[in-house]
Amino acid sequence: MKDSAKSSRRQMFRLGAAVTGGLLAKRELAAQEATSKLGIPLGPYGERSPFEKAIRWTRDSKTPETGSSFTPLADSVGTLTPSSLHYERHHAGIPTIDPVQHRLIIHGMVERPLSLTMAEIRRLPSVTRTLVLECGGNSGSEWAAKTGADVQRSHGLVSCSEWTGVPLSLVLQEAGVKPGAAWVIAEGADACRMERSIPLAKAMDDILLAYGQNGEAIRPAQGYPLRLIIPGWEGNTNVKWLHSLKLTDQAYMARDETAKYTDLMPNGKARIFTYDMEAKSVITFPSGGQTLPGPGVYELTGLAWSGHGRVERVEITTDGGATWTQARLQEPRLPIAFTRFRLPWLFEGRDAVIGSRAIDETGYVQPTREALIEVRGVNSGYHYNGIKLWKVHAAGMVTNVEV
Ligand SMILES: Nc1nc2c(c(=O)[nH]1)N[C@H]1C(S)=C(S)[C@@H](COP(=O)(O)O)O[C@H]1N2
Ligand SMILES: [Mo]
Repeated sequence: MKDSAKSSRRQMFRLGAAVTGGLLAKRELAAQEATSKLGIPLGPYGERSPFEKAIRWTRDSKTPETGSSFTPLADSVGTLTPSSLHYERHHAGIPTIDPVQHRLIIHGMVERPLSLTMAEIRRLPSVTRTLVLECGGNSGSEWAAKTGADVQRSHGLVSCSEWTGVPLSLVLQEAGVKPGAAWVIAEGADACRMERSIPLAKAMDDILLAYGQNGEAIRPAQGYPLRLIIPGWEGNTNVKWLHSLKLTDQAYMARDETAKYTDLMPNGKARIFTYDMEAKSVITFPSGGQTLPGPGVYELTGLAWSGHGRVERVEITTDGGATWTQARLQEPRLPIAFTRFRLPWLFEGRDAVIGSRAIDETGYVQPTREALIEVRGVNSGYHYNGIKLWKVHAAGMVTNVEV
């Protein structure tokens, strides 16, 4: 047996010892059976147990239509986000769209302008992919060192769903892209008509016109009945309530690609069209706001993802970054999807600073906060992917590390 296998066996034994306190007495089992009675009747659409309390946290806003709600990452298990807990980001509220009335128009520099109904779109050959969606502003507060109190607030603008839709390239081929066209301007049907410019090369590559999420129609908050899903790109480009695609020879320089979603660098110049979301990870247990009941063996766990493909490795520190140990990764590791990592850890009842770093299939290593700031400065609120450290206090409380 390899050394690592032996030591993880030993760890498992200790974990076993930790749960013996919970062994069921025969007496209790009998009592439970005696009280069992007929349950409630079945229903047409599922609900979770009333004992489950995980909810999205919503940042206070004077205009609640322009808000964000955050996925409770600490309460999530596995790698998929239930649609009911997918983060939300709206600039002008959630429009109510009748799918029978809805049209997707494809116009501009095309041979055959199209107006497609949802029924026509659903008849086209479809694909299904499990993909992360992350707001470019996720963990933006970490730039300012005033770090979020818990993992939901610091990292909750990211979720992972199974999306179903039609390859955008198929519809563009059908419309016939004219020579000279280089951009696709996507526009939403919400009140702000949110727009983004997408280079034609990406549009012909892997973008989806998505109508399905986790096995059913996309939720209204996620863009019902149709949205763009752009693998690996910042959430903002994934235009919801999609109703227009215009082929042009130039970018539009829309609000959300000029005034917003640009990265102001230390030299005063702004990076623009920074679509890619780079490798990132965060420990979700133990994480800020939680308390460990006492010393003993715990399973550290969290989520890693990369806009550039598969997560190759996740390393964990429990000594503030001095040493790193490789975590176990949940298979299958899908490209641009949540990858769950796990590592047994002995909490000795002494202060410890824990953190994770993801390495993706391109060899890219998630940077420390310091290394990131060295290059990008602190003027930008977007594209923060620095290593997140949590402090586990001797008494068991978990908080942020004051940087
Ligand atoms: N039409 C439209 N599309 C939109 C938005 C919007 O407000 N209107 N918000 C964008 C932003 S900033 C993000 S991060 C994602 C959020 O998608 P979600 O609400 O499904 O999580 O959608 C993007 N697409
Ligand atoms: Mo966003």
